[in-house]
Amino acid sequence: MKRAIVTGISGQDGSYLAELLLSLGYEVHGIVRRNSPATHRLIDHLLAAPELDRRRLYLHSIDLQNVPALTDLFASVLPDEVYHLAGQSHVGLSFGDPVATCEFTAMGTLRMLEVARSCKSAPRLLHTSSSEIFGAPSQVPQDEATPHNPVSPYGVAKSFATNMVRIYRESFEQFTCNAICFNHESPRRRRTFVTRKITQAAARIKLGLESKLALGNVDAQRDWGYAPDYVRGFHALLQQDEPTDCVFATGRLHRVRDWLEIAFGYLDLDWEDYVVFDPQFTRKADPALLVGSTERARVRLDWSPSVSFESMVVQMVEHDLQIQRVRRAS
Ligand code: G4F
Repeated sequence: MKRAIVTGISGQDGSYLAELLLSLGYEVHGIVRRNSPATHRLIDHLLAAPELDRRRLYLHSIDLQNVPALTDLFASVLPDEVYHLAGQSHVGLSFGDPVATCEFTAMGTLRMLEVARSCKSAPRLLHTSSSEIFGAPSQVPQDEATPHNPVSPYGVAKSFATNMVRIYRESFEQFTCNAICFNHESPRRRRTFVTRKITQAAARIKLGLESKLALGNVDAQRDWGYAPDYVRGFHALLQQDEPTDCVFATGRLHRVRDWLEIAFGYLDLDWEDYVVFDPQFTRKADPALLVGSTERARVRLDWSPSVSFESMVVQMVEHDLQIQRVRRAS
């Protein structure tokens, strides 16, 4: 039985990854924050799952700054694979607290690399990097060789972490990989991201629970994919014979207004009747033309996205409609 350690297991990607690894027969050890709530909504269903799965899923409350505790965990679990997904994931918030962002995202990754390197038998390690490392990119689309040019503290922190992962691979001969992820969404996305904010608001407006949606730049463009597809790619990347970095994306750009048109349109609403501009949701700098080339993922991993943009938006709207109906009824 393979053993995996997953940081950020209670988030969108972590919960899908835990499901995948358990379905493949792994023993999964999730690291959760000491101060985070006792319940972890997105993995509650796994913790309550039949006996076999429950005995293969363990949660450990460890602060990612606590190197001795991490070292002890690695020594007792002896993981085959480590998926480092945790980090401060809000680009907008990173402008408000660059120090915390770098501490958690940049230094947090470096500590994980060191802990893994100190193991007698070093595990394979995957770090979820981000398209934000490209910021104002010198080429479109971006691939694994595109120079980094971040425009946010978050992007700088991710660029540092991404380069460290490469250095541990090239100089310390560790099996370390970057999954360079473009935006990826699902019904498990947090509501602080524009996609879920839109699908939830559309559902609430349809049910008469809300009347307005305040947004920043609706012309912002991103390459938006479906989170479970990307998580499938994370696992495939660590199964390769040789470690490498890999872009996960769809290769297609959409605007925030496309989300509005599909989400509101699906509910027979005209988004322009409800959406108002609020400058607090704009960024000091926002990348343009971030769109990924997935040639390496296709060729080496036989990976491709399985869900279209339109069906992902509709799936999220339907999910939010269902949740809001239940809330309204209770
Ligand atoms: O949904 P977002 O906040 O995602 P963002 O900033 O692209 O970051 C996400 O994707 C990155 C790449 O994978 C990850 F590294 C990162 O951790 C995170 O998962 O914003 C998307 C776009 C931006 O251009 C933003 O300016 O939507 C624009 N936007 C417009 N109005 C808004 C809003 N974003 C948010 N969060 N809220 C708004 O009201």
